[in-house]
Amino acid sequence: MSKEVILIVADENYVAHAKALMVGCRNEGEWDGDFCIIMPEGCDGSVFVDRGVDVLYVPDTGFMAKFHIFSTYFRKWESVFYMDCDILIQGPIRRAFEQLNNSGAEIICHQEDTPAITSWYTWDKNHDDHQDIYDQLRTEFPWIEERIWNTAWVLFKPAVIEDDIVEQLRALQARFAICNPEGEGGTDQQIIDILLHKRITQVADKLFCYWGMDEPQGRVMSEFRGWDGDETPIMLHYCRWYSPWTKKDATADAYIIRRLKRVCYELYTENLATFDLMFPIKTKDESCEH
Ligand SMILES: [Mn+2]
Repeated sequence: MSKEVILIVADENYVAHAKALMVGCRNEGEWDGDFCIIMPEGCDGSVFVDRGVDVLYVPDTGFMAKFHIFSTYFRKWESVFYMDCDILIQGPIRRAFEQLNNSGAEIICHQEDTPAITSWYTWDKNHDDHQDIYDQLRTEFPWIEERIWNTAWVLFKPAVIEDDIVEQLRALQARFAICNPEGEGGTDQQIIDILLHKRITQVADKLFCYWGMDEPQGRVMSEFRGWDGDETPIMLHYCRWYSPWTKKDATADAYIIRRLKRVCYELYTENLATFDLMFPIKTKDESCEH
């Protein structure tokens, strides 16, 4: 067992994406430490368990399953790196854990360019009718006017996360569900942001970011983002619209991961096809190791 773990959330529709990402972490990310998968109860995680990978089954589905990344279960590791499935790895993952350890931060994420309230309004088509609820949100969580934390990556120390954070996140979603509707653009991100906003630190050195920011025209000095313009991100978020498993036309955005000079979809399919070789099924004795 390593001190650090890479954590992925997947329901059955995302099993293949999680497998491809695990191979990416090993191959492009040079990661030889632990993985753990969160799955909604009722999903079959045997493909991971058979390979000695922990699966934590949780009583929530959809984006609420992601609230469980803050479960006390993860205290068996010193550091946790949650990552979305719709990303590609292009550099050594240890750099992220080094940053967490050297900075002393509790939680590290990448901050978006727009205020949180903009995200809420974008997904809540009826936000004009919900102004009384937004007044409550603004009063209780005034940082909703600040730039939202992107939760495609959450790098953190589980020891500093209180026992009841998952319950607090579930309760907040229950309270504000009308403005953060599941299946209609609601996301874990809005809820995690209002609860933990002030405890999160910006990732340095553009270590992880939206893919467009690592395109040649996006590698620019930006005081606003705190970037020099010569950073080398170790992983890129494609978002579901540009996901690596989407086969794109050669003229489309996010067709190539430029630093690797690889077609995103080809890298994804190659990684997926390598999973069985890279993560062989363990015998009973081996899987009892930890
Ligand atoms: Mn994503």
